[in-house]
Amino acid sequence: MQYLERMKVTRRNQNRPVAHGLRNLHNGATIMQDLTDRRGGSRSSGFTMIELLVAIAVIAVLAALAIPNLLQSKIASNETATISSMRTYVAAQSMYIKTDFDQDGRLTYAEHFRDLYYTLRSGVPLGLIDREFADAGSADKPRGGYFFEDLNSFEGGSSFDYTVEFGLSALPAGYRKSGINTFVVDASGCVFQKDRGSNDSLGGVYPDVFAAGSGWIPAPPE
Ligand SMILES: [Ca+2]
Repeated sequence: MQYLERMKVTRRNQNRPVAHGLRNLHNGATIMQDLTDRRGGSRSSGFTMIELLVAIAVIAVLAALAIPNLLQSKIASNETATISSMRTYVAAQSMYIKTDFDQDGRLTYAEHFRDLYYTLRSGVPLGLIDREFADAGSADKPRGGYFFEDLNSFEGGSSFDYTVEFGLSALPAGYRKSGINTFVVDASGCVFQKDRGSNDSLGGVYPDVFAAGSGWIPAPPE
């Protein structure tokens, strides 16, 4: 009798871990399901919104830091390219004066800088400067953030003798947006620069360059 009782108890105990395990297994699955549900649920609402807002805030901060730097480096590269164009122009003029293109018996500089490209030799454009540069001046459109103008265009063309002299100016198309300095160059080959503020008139610029205390300084070398 006691033996039988013991057998029953043993069997009950043997069954218990199995049943217990199954119950745990079932609970585990339920817990996992709960976790999945909860995570899935929150991902489609609050948590994703917070992530988005944080991402937007981070991007806004980075943009606020980067945009002024981008603008500054854009201005710096425009100015460097413009100074280089002014020097190219001087080199082109010094080539141009070696040939009497219009066969009038006089060696002269090109009166307009577009002539440095468009003057024909044997029916072919000279191309002493590139066409885009030549077009920029005549079409009154900026190139690399700068308007280029012949000296005679803004000085009335009366006070200079272009058989011995030439000049070119470059004015920022957008002050503090595409450039800061105004540049001028003449036959001396020295490019001068000055921050003239938002003044977009070139009147009186050239005589001002060599006036004492006018604030014009030589542009940095390449
Ligand atoms: Ca000539």
